[in-house]
Amino acid sequence: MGRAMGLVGLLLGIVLVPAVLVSTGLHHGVRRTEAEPEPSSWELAVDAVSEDSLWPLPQWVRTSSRQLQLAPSRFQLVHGAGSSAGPGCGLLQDAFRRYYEYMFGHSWRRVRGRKPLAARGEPELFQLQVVIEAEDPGCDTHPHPTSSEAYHLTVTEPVAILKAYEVWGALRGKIYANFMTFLVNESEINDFPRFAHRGILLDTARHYLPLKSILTNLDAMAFNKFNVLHWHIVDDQSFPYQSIYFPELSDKGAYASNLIYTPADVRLVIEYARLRGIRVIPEFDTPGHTQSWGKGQKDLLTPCYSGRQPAGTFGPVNPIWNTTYDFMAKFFKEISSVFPDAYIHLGGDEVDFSCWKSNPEVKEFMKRQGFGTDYAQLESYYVQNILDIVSSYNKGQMVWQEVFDHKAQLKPDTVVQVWMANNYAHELSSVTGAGLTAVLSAPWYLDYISYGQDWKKYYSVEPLNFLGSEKQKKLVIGGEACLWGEFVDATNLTPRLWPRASAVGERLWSSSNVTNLQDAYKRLVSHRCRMLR
Ligand code: CP6
Repeated sequence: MGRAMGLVGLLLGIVLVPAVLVSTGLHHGVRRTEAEPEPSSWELAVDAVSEDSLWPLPQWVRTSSRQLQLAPSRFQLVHGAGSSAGPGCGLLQDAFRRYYEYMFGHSWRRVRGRKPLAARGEPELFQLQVVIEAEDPGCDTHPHPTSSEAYHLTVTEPVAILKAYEVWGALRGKIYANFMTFLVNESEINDFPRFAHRGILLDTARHYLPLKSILTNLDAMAFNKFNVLHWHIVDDQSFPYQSIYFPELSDKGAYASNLIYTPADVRLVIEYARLRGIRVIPEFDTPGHTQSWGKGQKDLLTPCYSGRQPAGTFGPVNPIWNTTYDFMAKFFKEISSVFPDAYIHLGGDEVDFSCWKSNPEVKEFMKRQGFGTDYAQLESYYVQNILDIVSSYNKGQMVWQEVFDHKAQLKPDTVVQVWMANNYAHELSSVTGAGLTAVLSAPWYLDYISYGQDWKKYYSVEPLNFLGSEKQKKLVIGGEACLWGEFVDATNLTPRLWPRASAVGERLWSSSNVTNLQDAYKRLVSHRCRMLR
């Protein structure tokens, strides 16, 4: 880390030029001037924090060269005058505690021979006051697809003021308290997300992930302003979700009796995420990817045939029996009440038709329904039944792109997740052209590794670079970085995802004109060090 840049935590000190107006696209033209103090006058050496360290870059930043000092014994995070939130707001109280710890909890390295802070000339910053402007601050609510994450932060002597409409914006702004350590430049930030849906997919079925890994990842997500945990909780390989109505699913389908998520575990993940402004969207993927379901729920999967005989193997969920839908209705009723988010992800990807094709009863059903030999129609028939069930519980739905491709009738608020790498721009055109909402994942499969700095590839994606009207572009609500779990467990999850996922985080939060790779590299290096701390 550069010595000259690397000293002292500077909040918004992107530049040490007096009152430089930095609108994000122009930011990388501005450089430090000769006016900066000599390193010998600095007291604390904090290699990791440079003034070029904001990540993701805010929509609008202004910094001044005037520096304020912070004393851990005197500095406070408090509710500001006129805020609709007060000490009764558990979410903010918890955030105050967390951010004070981030700011001062680290054992910063002292450099011998530097003056103690008290002997320095800088004016002091005493407080960060948080002001929530909405009548209902939202302290006891869950974040929602349309929650406001905007905030406005001013740092001037003697108090910094963080204004936000709802608590979610205050959480986003407070991330920058991380950048305030012992010295901070007077500054102002006006910020809001470019996209409303900024997600990370974790897969807890290929390998079980201990609770601690999930929570650590939620912290990393918060540092990068991600707001959706897409929890791909079960799949072919295992069923770790402990169901209240159907405990046999995990009794028989989990890798082991202790490798499960109990109702208390699930509540903990949801609450830990909520306190960081992160939604938890569970995915219960059907009718494919369901081998593990079959272990604890008899007669749910389709028996595959070899010739006239059952082969003893099983395929996707059996779409032709009423018992299937009775089970799913009860199961998704539970899921709808366990997970508070407005959306449930219903999967629908990669359905292998070969087992359905082999089964004589399924063939007969196809004939009766007039589907001919088009098994995509059978898939759509199944999916539409599930969609109707889940809508009846007042939940919105996310689905993988095949559900759209195979022409299921979808409600206009269905979110289609585009994941296939080939021609994803065309898929975005089609999905939004049909008036549906899209989330992009195709360019962001972070389980896939290759030599070198592949973050640049993730960073350089422009999600709206497809043919379509302005109206269509508005239907792309964001994206998700996916970490499929075939080759990921607790030992490699964090280094596999971070800081590579940070590239996706900035793409989804910051302005579309924030594209300079050299500038991003410098900030990302600092951001990584900050995350390590
Ligand atoms: N698991 C599930 C997977 C994948 C999908 N669904 C997947 C497919 C191809 C690639 C990466 C991941 N592992 N349930 C597809 C959405 Cl390249």
